Amino acid sequence: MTTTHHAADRAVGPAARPVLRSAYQRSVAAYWNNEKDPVNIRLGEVDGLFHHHYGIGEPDPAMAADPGQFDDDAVIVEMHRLETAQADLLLDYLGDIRPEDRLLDAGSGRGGTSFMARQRFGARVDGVSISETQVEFANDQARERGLAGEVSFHLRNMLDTGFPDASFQGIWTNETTMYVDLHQLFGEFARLLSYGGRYVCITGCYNDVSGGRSPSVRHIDQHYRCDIHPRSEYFRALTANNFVPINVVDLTGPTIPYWELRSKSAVATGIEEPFLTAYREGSFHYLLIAADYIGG
Ligand code: GPP
Ligand code: MG
Repeated sequence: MTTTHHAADRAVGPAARPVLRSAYQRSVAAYWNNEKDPVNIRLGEVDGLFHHHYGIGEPDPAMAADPGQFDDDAVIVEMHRLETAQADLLLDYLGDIRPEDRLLDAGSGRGGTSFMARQRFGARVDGVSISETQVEFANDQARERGLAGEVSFHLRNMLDTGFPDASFQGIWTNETTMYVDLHQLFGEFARLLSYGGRYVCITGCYNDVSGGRSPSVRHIDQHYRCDIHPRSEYFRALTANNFVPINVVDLTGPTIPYWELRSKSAVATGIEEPFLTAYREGSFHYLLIAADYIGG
């Protein structure tokens, strides 16, 4: 691998601390700066919404039964539809967001969920990412859509965003919490949300009930350089930071058809079997958590 020096290595965030604070964070940034996988780019090219999360819901039944009889492009369109459905579901749980509210996408990737939120609520959206290439990509998208200033992406660390206290009505993380310490993260979100503000998380977490990290969960960690948390850790860290859950939705069943279709698609990456094994054996869940902030 060639070593590229990205701005994030030098960039200074709020309070004059660097955006990247550890060798681990530098390796995560390097992974996402170099990522150009067709499973994400070709799906994004379907309609210009580039996602970095998985899908939910039922694929077309004929395609699910035998994807081989469909064009690669048709399968890609269907996978993209399921990924967009996932982001739509996340936004359903944000509650009543008014155009004058501000929203934060923590770990905003190439911006897909942020643009959907803007379209749905008309609110200003800020996204943060430690990947310089993702921030640039997403800001280019905002300019192309004529939304620069309304939807803005920042090269910042979601553990220390630098935004003012109580400045957001809604925050979400769409498959990003496995890269950070949850107590630090929810501490920052508690600072950023106004009283009664809503946080929505979609995540993969491992099952405390069945013991520790299964081999498939370890495989997923290695693939994405992440550190998947146990289910319990989410609720401990939320409670400790004055967040009160209002919805917990197990999306494990609804995401399995996406992974089955993806495993037979032209853009499979090899991580499909570990996901399917982990979900089917019950060692791993795909979870949505919505919680309200009741701190001062
Ligand atoms: C992002 O999706 C995936 C992660 C941040 C990995 C961890 C997620 C879990 C639920 C454990 P992506 O769309 O970039 O992944 P892929 O390239 O595999 O489609
Ligand atoms: Mg993807």
